[in-house]
Amino acid sequence: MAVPEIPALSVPGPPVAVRDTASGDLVTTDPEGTARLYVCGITPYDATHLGHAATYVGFDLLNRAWRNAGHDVTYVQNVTDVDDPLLERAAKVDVDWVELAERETELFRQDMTALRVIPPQHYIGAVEAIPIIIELIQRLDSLGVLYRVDDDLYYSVTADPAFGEVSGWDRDEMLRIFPERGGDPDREGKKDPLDCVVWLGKRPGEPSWDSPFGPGRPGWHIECTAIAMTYLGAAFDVQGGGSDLVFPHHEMGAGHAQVAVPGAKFAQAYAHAGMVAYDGEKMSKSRGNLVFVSALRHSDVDPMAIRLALLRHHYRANWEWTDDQLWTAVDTLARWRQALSLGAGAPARPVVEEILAALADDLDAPRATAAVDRWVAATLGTDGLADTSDPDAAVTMLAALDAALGLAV
Ligand code: 5CA
Ligand code: ZN
Repeated sequence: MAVPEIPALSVPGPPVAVRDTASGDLVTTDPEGTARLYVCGITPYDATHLGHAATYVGFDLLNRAWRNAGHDVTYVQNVTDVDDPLLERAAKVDVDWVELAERETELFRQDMTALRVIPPQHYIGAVEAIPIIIELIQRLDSLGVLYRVDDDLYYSVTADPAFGEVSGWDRDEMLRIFPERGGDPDREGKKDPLDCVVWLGKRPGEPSWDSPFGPGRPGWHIECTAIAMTYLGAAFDVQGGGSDLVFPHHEMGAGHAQVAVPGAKFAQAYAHAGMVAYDGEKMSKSRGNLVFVSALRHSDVDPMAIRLALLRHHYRANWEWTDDQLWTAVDTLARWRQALSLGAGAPARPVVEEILAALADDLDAPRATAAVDRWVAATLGTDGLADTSDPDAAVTMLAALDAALGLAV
């Protein structure tokens, strides 16, 4: 993925806090030099929709806030390039699953580039990660926390004393949601209905890889754990993803890691983006109520307008996309550009400070963009006399919009 140029700001950003799902607290991240971020990547069986885009733009704000606070950032993301939904879609449309995954992953990268999302340094597919996944399974196996059901290998959730602490859910809620998100509570032979698969024995007609546990393919949760542990270490700063990943995905992932390396807390904070809906329901590939980033781009919509429309919502909020939000963002960008073309404008430094403070406070993009609106109104004189007292205002604002909000205006 192309890395966008990120201007250095003369105003330093404050330390960055995010809301931690596990504790419910606003946690000030405390990276030792390099901040380490893992965000769960796509399952590439369809194009990037605005829900995905909102989640990745949300965590891009964290990446940028850390950089503006003076940290280097190591950002890791997976691609779930072998999994049930991908194989099912490939079979349904009669395309080779590898080809489908490669095509959709490439489209995702182009969408992210257009939206100026800073790419991860390590972008790792499940398939290429199979050797490190097998290693982690072997480690768990040597600790006696795995067992076999037919050809499949399961992980005992009770092995981690902290099981349940990521989501904070009780067992009833876990049992209710588990089957909706890939779990199989009713499988005969399981010790606990919530136990999850780490290695799936070979199924007829499905791809498989050799392993010490027999031919098969990795389970979903262990995929992300192995990739995060390999590229970030057993403990890192923030694990991110949409709120649909809180349970079981992030709960199980943390369990695997904390059992493999006792005493380490997997992520210091778990941050979750809200769900974007469309036509009254969560935008999802399985429901098909989608607005694709690539479709908007191909109809000549300015990607910066898409990004601005997403930034008008707090990353943790659940919200519904409507097309008028895009047209509003197009108009707003035009006004911003008009103000920025003047060169001089209302004093910019306090606005930059406000933008950085808002983003350091749980990535509050709506507050940051509202500060820009006020600067634009003061500069254009919409609410009275035009203020052009800062001769360098546009240059200062352009750098901050780009560095902090990822908006190349
Ligand atoms: N491959 C797994 C994660 S390891 C996966 O969930 N893939 S995905 O393609 O289904 O979703 C990719 C990311 O977008 C995840 O972080 C997911 O939580 C997020 N996401 C999916 N649907 C929405 C939505 N409607 N609104 C916001 N975020 C969403
Ligand atoms: Zn994941």
